Formats: sequence, C-alpha cells, structure tokens
Amino acid sequence: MWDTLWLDANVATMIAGGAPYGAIRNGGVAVKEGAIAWVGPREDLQGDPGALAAEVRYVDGQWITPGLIDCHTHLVFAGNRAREFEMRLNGASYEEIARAGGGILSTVKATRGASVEALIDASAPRLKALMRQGVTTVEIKSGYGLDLETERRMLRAARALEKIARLDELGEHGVRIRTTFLGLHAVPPDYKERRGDYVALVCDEMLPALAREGLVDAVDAFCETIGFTPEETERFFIKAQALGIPIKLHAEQLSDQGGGALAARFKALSADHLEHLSDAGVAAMAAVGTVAVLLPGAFYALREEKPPPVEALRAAGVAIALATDCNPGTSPLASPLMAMNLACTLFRLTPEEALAGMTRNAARALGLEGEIGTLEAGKAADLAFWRIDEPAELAYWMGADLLEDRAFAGRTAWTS
Ligand code: DI6
Ligand code: FE
Repeated sequence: MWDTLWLDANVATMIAGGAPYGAIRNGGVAVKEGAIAWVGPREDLQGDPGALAAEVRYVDGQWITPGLIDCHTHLVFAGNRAREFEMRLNGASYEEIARAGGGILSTVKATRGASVEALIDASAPRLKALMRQGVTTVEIKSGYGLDLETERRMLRAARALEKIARLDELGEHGVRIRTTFLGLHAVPPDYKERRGDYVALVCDEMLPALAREGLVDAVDAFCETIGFTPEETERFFIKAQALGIPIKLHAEQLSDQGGGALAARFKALSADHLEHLSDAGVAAMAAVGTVAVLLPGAFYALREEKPPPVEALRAAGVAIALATDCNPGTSPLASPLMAMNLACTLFRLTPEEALAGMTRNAARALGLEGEIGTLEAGKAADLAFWRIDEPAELAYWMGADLLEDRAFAGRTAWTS
C-alpha cells in the first residue's frame, strides 16, 4: 500500500534518452515512506487507485517535475550591496566604490560581524524564495568569512537552515542542503602582502578543522586573476583529495585560467561559470564527467558579453547544470525559474536543457544523482507541482507564479 498517489497529472520524469522531458501525459506518481514507489501512465495502474494508496489526489492536469535543485549558491551572508549597485548606476567608478568600502570585502565585513542566528535570519528569506519556486535541494557555499570562526558560522547557519525548514518554520515543508567550503574566495585584507600564508591557513588549518566537524560536503575555490592562481587552487585541491572531499571550482568566469582542465584533473564534481572555457577544457571535462554549471545570473548582472561555449559542451557530451549563484555582489538572484529563462535567452539553452540543468544534471553536480534529480522508483519523493500546460513554460515566463505545491520526502507543503 502506497502512502500517496497523485493522478490526473502530466509527469516530466527528466529521465534522459526517451521522450522530451521524459514526459508521461496522463500519468501519476506514487510515494511510500518518502521515496518514489511508482511513476507511469494512468493505464498501467492495475486496479482501483483507492485500493493502492492510503490517499489519492487528483491534480487536474498539473505537471509534476523533480523538485528543483539549485546546485551553486552563496545565499548565507549578512548585509547586501544595493547601495553599491545604486552608486554604480549613479556613475561611481569601481575605485570610488572600493574606497567607500564596497565590493566583496564589504560582505566579508558584515558577515564577520554576524552571529549564526543573525546569518540564519538574513538568509532564510532567500532560501524561502527558492523553495517558493519549487526548489527542494540547495547547495550553499561559505566564503564570506575568510577566517576559521566566520567560515564555521556560515556553514553552521547553512546546516541550521535545513533543520529549520524541516520543522516547517519557513512555512513550506522541508529542504535538503549541501554545504561547500569556499575557502579560497578572496584574499583577506590582512593577508594581502602574504597570500601564501592565507592559502596555507586554509589548507592546513581551516579545511581539516571544518571537515572534522562534519561541515564540509565539498570544497570550492575562485580560480581567477582577482581570486586565486591555478597553483594555489591546486594546493587546496590536493589537500581536499587527501581528505576524500569532493571538489568544485569557480572556473573561467572572467578569463581562461585553465580551471576547467584543473578541475577535471581532480575529477571534480563540477566546474562552474565557464564563459572563457577553452576547447581543451571542454575535452578534459568530458573525459572525466565533470559537470558544467552555468550561472546566467552573474553573466547578466555583470553585463558580460562572451557566453559559455554551450555548443562545444553539447558536442562533447558534457552534462550542463544551471544555478542561481545567489550572492550579494554579482548575482542577487533568488529565482530558479528566472535562471532558466536567462539561460535560454542569453546562452541559448533549450527549455528542456534548462530544466535538466536544474534537476538531473544539478544532482550530478552535487554527487546526488543516485538520490534525486529524476522521477523514478527508489529516488527521494521530492516533487514540484506546476500550473502549466507545457513544460517549456517553466523557462518561458519571467516572474510568473507557476508553482501549485512542492513535496519534500513525499509530503506536500500547502495542498492536501
Ligand atoms: N564569483 C563571483 O562572481 C562571486 N564570487 C565568485 O567567486 C562574487 C561574489 C561577491 O562579489 O560577493
Ligand atoms: Fe559563485
């Protein structure tokens, strides 16, 4: 006997290789004990629905997709940079903004001054906004502390948000959170003249301590001329690899640093941004199955002009994921559906690729492809229910209210 059976649904399973979107029209989904027990067309159902499940819900043609997965965010931070945004639009130069205390270090300063509770309070509305658009799994990076205590507080706040959501304190039920230690995000001001000492601190003290405390699901670094060199990044990765921690990388966002190939050499889960990725980088990622995570919110907000090499990624068979990159500086975006629209319009992804990027391939970018990302028996019953006629609508509308409900581990938030 199943716990719940949804019928009169259109189901986008997002299983690759079959119909577009893995679609099943006039189908259903059944769950038992938080996992998917059955997905299929109505006519395959043997017997009376009422005899198969404790509860049967008819959803009137809604589309059911896997719960969305935002696989790259920096959503835990204090303060914001709206003043900086405004100053820029009033003609201030980068230098003037920096002198007025702007930029990434202003977020570091605000975050260092915030308690775990203050970080939770500041971040919960952003998490809630994602959940309100069907997100059931979120990756959250640290990286605005740049010292052990603050990085720890950021990771603890991220983990606490998962607990709070599961207690229904955000008004919608349940979310899965993965935490990434972004140790090499920026060089802290007091290490400006001795950056090697900061890299050593991250590798030899911060990472081992945070990993021991169980706060690190993956590591990440910002490999860029304004971030860290490939050599510094590699040193960090060697340490993570020795500790058995999965690797992700901010690569090729503003210039070609060979980050895609570096990530691939460490069999990274993902390399993210990738606007300046070379053909060699594409080939290296394809060879080991490193996922390409595209972040159109940052591309848009920075008014970048060179899109990532989507055609080459496709041709090489690199899995493409998509995320909000929700952060106060370069991507103040708390909408997965807007990320999908931006990816289609700016990067020319198809709506089906965009949805795969927020489901199946995002799961791979987190190493969770065995648990989530497609609708098939055995996976977690994380579902999104949409008031749409066609799945392409998810990427097509801008700012529309399309979500009817979401289920986490088989339990819906609002409807019953
Ligand atoms: N790449 C980015 O675009 C952001 N971090 C990163 O590694 C910038 C973050 C910020 O400006 O606060
Ligand atoms: Fe980022």
